Amino acid sequence: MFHRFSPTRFARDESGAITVDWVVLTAAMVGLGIGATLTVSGGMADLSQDISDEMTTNALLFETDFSASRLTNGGFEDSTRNSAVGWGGVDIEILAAGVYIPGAGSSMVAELDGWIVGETTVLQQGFTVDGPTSTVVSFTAALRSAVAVPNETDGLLVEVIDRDGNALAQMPVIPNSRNFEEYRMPVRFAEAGEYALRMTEIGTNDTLGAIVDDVVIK
Ligand SMILES: [Ca+2]
Ligand SMILES: [Ca+2]
Repeated sequence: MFHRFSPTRFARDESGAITVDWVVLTAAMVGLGIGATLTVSGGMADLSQDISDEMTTNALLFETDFSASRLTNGGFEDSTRNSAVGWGGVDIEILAAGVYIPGAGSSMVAELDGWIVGETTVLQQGFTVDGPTSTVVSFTAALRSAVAVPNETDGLLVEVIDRDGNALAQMPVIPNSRNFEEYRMPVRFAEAGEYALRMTEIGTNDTLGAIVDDVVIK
């Protein structure tokens, strides 16, 4: 509809005002968006640096840095077929990885379902903490070829316990891979003292289970 120009109607016409509103609101939204992006990206940068630092520190420990570990013989290289220096426990079985998984190589590993049917395998090692601290237990685990996948039961319970046997941290691990995968469990110690890492077999007690290597506590 065409209206002849009328100063009165022009004064009442709000369509121009809506355009102005839209421009102002859009500008404000863009401004808010930029502000949010800057805030979030700043936070993301901080966080990714933290993650990067953490991964750099712990990746070294994972691979080779047993000297910085609180545990002895975390790689099980100093072992016989039923004992491992530094470790105690029940029905211990230590053999080369390749015995359990063809092609897995000669690194010695512990199987958390040892030689004897019906024995629950336990591997345990004590260590000292000299004050309140937070740290990480790290290790690798795989499933031996003789256990079919998908595996929903065979694995191990990893715990850090105090002198009274109370668990400070617990993590069940049910591996499903023939490749060693990395696992980590954070643990916080409220005070100095004697503690132990304990790994206990879980699942079908048939001598065939999960295998573990490169156990490190920072
Ligand atoms: Ca090893
Ligand atoms: Ca088993």
